[in-house]
Amino acid sequence: MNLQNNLRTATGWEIIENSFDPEQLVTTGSNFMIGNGYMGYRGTFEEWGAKEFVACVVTDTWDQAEGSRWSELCNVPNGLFTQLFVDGRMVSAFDGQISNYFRALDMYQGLNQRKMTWQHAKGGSVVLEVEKFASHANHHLLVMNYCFKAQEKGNYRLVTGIDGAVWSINGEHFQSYKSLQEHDLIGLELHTSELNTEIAVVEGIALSGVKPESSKIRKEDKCLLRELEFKLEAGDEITLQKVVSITHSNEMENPIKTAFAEVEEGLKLGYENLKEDHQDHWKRFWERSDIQILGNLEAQVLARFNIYQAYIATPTHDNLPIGARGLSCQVYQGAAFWDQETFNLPMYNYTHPEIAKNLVTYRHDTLPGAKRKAKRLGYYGAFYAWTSGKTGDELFPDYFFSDVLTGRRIRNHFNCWQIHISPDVVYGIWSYYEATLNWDFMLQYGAEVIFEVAQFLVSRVHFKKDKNQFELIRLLGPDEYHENVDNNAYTNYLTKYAMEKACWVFETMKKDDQERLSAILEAMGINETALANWKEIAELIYLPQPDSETKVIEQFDGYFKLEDISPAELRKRLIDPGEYWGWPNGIAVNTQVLKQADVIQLLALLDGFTNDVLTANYDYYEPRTEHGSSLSPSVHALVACKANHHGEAYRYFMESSTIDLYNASKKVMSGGSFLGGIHTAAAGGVWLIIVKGFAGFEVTDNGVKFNPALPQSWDGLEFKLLVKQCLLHISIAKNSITVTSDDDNGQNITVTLPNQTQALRPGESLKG
Ligand code: IFM
Repeated sequence: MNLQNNLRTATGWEIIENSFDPEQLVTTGSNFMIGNGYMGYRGTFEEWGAKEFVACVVTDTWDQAEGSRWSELCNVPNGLFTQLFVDGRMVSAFDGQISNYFRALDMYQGLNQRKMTWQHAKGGSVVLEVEKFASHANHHLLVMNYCFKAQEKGNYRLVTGIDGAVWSINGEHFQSYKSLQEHDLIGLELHTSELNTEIAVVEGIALSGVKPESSKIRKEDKCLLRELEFKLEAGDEITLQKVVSITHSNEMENPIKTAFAEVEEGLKLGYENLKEDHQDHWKRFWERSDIQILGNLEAQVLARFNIYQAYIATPTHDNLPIGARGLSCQVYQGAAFWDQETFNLPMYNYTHPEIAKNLVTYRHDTLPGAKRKAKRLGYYGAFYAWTSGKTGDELFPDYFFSDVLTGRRIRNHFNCWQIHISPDVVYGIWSYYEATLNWDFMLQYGAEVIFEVAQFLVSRVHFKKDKNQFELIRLLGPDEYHENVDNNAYTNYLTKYAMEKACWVFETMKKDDQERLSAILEAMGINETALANWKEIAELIYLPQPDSETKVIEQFDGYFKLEDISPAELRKRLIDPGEYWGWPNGIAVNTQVLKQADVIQLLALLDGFTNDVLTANYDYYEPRTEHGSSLSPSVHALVACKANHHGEAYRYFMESSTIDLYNASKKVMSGGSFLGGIHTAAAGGVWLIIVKGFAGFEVTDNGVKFNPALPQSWDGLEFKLLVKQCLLHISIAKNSITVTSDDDNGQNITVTLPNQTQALRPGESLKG
């Protein structure tokens, strides 16, 4: 089936490109990428370099390049670098005639493949076939099988090794490059400039086919390369297999030694065995995580593409953050935003709770950073970083955007006024607990985070005596075009939510585990009187209510008084298309035009709003939203589902799921900053739309509930969920739904469908 953007799919498990478009280098590099949450390797060609945005971004390597404005992950030397020359001419998609071209991403197996026949007018022709993967069996390994067949007699030269002349968006990260060789293996040992992190990239090869006439290793600037010369006849074939290990000192004691040992071991195992272990892993992943969409192959491939991208961005091997652009590039510093809890965590809560646990534990590990931030800004408790790396200290710079008209820097207050990040972390922890009932986690980690956030909020609210209410002033909500606002609805409601959860956890621990409760309070330097403050705030925090006539909730104090204009009309006021629309002088500041869902985000996250409130707010805010953020469409789809706007829900599903694959995000540059790469939150949002939106899945006190509304163009929908330790198989057809409790479940689970509720025993089904 043909898809947009020069793509097609055969089975819904792959994306295939049948012609090469040099204009799409940045997009295809992201879309065809491979990765394993430890590293992201862009889907570029082996012969390319920095100019074509080749990158291998490795998590947990945060460092600030000299002269750079912020710390980011390192893009490490490219160990898969390989160029082939025929009689001196490089086999390249840019020079020569390409036929039988095929580039694919096989999402079922996590493989990137390329085939093509290359012919040059001045002579030379080869058939090339390449396959590579970022191993899920050993996350340090990149593995490649590079095979070429001579079509004509000639002199062939392979240049392969480690290309250290890598691209970095904010300057050079490495202060030293040391070349090493052990037997037939070559390696680069690097040290970062700021933190002196040691990074090792070691490469080894296995050759089969015609023997090379000569072979040598040469060092060239930052590269360490092998040169192999062959004299070939038409029909001769050479296969080059490469195993690369990438290690660093933030993970282990002796990275270079480990990398050499792993490559040696990998070469012994051989390509096919390494691939088999990797495939097994993917098979197990999809076994639990696949969503089958029947009757619509395009929607099917979009769903899988987004799940694939969300997964390869997730560092499943450790408690580390999911970056807002995953590991597809260095944009947004490889760091977690609120995206992690609100967009990416839900999928793991209900499919792979062990991964979800890593993510929520990460927020516990980074409590010290969040406390430092609160203290620095004059508060107490935990004020989580807007942009959070390894330590949880704030990575977001004071100046992110600039005024493209004057070149002057803009002081954005994402890092100090966007306080909703802290209650969002509570939302994440609570949603993990609700899905898994893992009370041990709560006792060990979750409670402390929730209490520290509650304490932060105590220090952040203002009590208005005349109104007998708590208010939150000087905020920045999800809609980032309006900074310095008071009583942002999203933030105030989430504050109440966090306070209520803190009270519940406190009171439950008081009954069940007084000892642990006392230990946490003592370590925090507070006592049981804190509970009274939390209760008072939960009760008296001001919540902007739906207007009695229109039912619309005001986004923040005074919002309705701002100029009412559509995003399209407002856009005409731009002097330069790259202008930033927000604070302090952007075109949206004095208008009701929103960057991204704000009240809609609130309605998507929290339950309890009536249908007329859902509909009224959707109808009011949707036309005023510019969707300047990739987070916005999925949230609109979710609320459109809740409000029974089925056509709208599908339109936004398509928008969210195609942001990367069809290159539908026009926001590559904003306010002078490059924002490209994979939109990881939007990818997570696709799972949310399908499961929570179209299937209408909700957790209830004693089980689960489904209220499906299958998109018209789909014949069916099938997926699995793990809820409260019970595995459920969900199958939705045009006018029915069947929920089956897995045979191996250890207990009953109550399932509510539109017209009935039943406690399902293991192996039982309920059809509605
Ligand atoms: O967290 C988001 C924010 O809501 C909008 N700008 C981009 C951030 C990272 O995705």
